[in-house]
Amino acid sequence: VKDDAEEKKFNNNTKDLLDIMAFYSRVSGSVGVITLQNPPVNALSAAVRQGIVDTMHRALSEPEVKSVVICGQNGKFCGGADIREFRANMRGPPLVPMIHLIEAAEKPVVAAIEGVALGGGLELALGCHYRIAHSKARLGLPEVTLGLLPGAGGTQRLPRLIGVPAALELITTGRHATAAEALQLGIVDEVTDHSAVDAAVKFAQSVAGKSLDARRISTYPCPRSPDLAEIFEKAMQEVRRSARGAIAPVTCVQAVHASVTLPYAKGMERERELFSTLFTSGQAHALQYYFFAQRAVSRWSTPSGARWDTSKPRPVHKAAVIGLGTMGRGITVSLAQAGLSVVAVETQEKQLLEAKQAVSGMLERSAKRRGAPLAHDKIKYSCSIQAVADVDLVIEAVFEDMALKKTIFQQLSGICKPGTFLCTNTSGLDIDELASQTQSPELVVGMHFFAPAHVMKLLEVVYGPRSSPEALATAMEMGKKMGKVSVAVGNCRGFVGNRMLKPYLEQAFFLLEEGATPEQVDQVLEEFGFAMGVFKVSDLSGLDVGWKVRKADGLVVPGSTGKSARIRGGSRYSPLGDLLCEQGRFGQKTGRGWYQYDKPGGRVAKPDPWLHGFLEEYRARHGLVARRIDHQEMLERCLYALINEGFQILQDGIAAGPEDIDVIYVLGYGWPRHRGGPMFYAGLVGLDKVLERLEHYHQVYPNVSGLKPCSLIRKLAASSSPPIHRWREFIQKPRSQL
Ligand code: 3H9
Repeated sequence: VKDDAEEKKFNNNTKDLLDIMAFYSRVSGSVGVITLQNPPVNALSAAVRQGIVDTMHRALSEPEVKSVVICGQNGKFCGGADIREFRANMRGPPLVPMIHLIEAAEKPVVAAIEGVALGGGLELALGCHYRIAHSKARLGLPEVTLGLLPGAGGTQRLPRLIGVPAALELITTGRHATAAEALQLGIVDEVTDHSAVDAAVKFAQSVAGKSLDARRISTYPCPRSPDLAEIFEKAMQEVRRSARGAIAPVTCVQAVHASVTLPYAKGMERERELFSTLFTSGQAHALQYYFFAQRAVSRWSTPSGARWDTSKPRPVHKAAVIGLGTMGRGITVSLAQAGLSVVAVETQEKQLLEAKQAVSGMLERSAKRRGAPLAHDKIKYSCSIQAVADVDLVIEAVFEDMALKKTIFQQLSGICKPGTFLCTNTSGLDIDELASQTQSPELVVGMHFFAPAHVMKLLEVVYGPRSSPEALATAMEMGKKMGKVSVAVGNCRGFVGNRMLKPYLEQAFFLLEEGATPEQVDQVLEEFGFAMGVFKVSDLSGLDVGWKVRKADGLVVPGSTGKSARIRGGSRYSPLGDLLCEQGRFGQKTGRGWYQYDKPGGRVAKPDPWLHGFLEEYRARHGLVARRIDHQEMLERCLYALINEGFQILQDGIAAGPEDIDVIYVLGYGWPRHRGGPMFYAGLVGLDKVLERLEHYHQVYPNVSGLKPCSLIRKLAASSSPPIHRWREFIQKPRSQL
């Protein structure tokens, strides 16, 4: 490796002058090596682009240099365009001409792909004449997940290289391909288990001086087949079906279409036009906000001042799961797949055996589908709770029953070795009440998993007033190890997700009382982008779940009539859900709920004439006159009630920032990702507009507390609605009890 004084001078000079972030060196005398240097993922910032342009010119001008290798520092080729620059003024040389410069070079340029080649990173590699990848590298064009399309030639070069169907699939899903798949598709020329840079240098020497005529992808004709029209039609149908209103997937198909119908230069123009439309769209803004929000939640903080960077997690090698129902099984699978030794406990022999078989099946299926480790040998099954004596962390996952959970926590406190963290999987019970059953309440935290627990990405980690920062940090770290996005939330009824669901559900019930049908409400929510409307979700998760909670809260008063039937504690209440449960209509599991199904356990929801009749009768009994409710009102009342609760949660210090709420709603509650999350959406609509609508609805329905605008939204709107990243400044820090 040659790194002579002149090169050092060049690198130092340019670095001083322009803060250039591409390092140039000459290897084996004749190979110019350009190393992108922009940690952590070598994103193509203005300085990196400038660096590439300068070093390319240098490599091309040096007569000793016969070929060029482009690689990335620290084993990462390139994570694409620098997303942080998108909302700022774009400076520096644009990507497209930079890639053209590389492709047009008369010396062979080889991309050495280690780690990742994503988005603009892969587009840069496609501009090179050859690509060598490390076997662990991942390649893809994930722009669609940021509300964009590959805008540096990706939509024009990839189909020319690998054909339309494969390119369409990669571009519209944004998925990452493995190096082996990339080799099979023809994206890369060679895969190595050793250093891709060394392999690329060797390769570059071997192709020095050879003709590059057949190596410039932009000059390839796009492979054609007689069924191309059909392929595009099908792709369009598929993206329209699955996009739930997202515009980027549809636009990606249009851009790839241009690669077939237009010559390369015209295709690039079309790509640029389509890219520009997406670039300024609200959806792209929302998706890019969400990208950073998902990463920001790991930098948690609590009102007491505990923080991610000052609280150290304790290592956990062995964990236990108590209760092997649906949730316990999923948690066991997740822990074992994360490489932990797991003790799985179920008190009855028969249930234990059933659970063991189910867990084995789940492990096998996820190994087959997602390449997850089989991990059978990581799990020990036991009928005795004593088996958890030596574990580092326990996750209790029995029924949502406080008395039962309390008994278990008392037992655990006596059995476990000192220092064992005791976690409860609950969707809303008081963590502190459980902690008070133990000798070390500081070791107790909540872990609210979402079903199916081995698949769903979200984990609410709930700290009680006495949970130690170490316990919280350990639970957050555990979630990460299990492949979850963990969000730290405070202890209150329903935590963040379920607490916000309450006023949303309440509005949906009230809309039925006032004249809507479940189908109409669901349609409005699904058109907005939710995976499923509120009533379909309710049928899926079981109406009896909420009924049980309402009964425990003393809200269910069977047979009550007159005005009191629809009032609880001075507030409007709808007993509709209770009445359905009294009829044994628990949703999908009983074949009847807000919809009808062909059989118990059936999945296809059909409108139910019985339910429509029941609603009419109910309205008549309570003197309610059905009216036609427009879409806007349905949407506003459901969403704004939910958003209002979100502001209340911020005000109460239960979530540290709007990003936490948004990540919870997108990952756990089907909120459409291209709308950023409920809090981002409120900002996009305009806080003053949301406030004005809440005020209006609260005036119409004064006895619905969920519609009374909370003081934080008032404060923000009165302060000219600052951008979402500044909201934290307006949240009064609640006094901590930690
Ligand atoms: C594009 O290329 C457009 C072009 O087609 C056309 C333009 C004209 N920029 O995820 P991690 C940050 S669009 C800026 O935790 P991992 C990230 O925020 C781009 N920053 O690590 C985080 O920061 P922090 C297409 C970026 O190892 C840190 O790096 N490319 C970028 O789990 C570590 O990230 C993509 O969509 C970026 N491009 O995963 C790829 N990428 O520590 C997006 C990351 O402050 N990136 N950061 O929170 C990824 O998918 C993952 O980050 C990656 C690494 C797989 C690379």
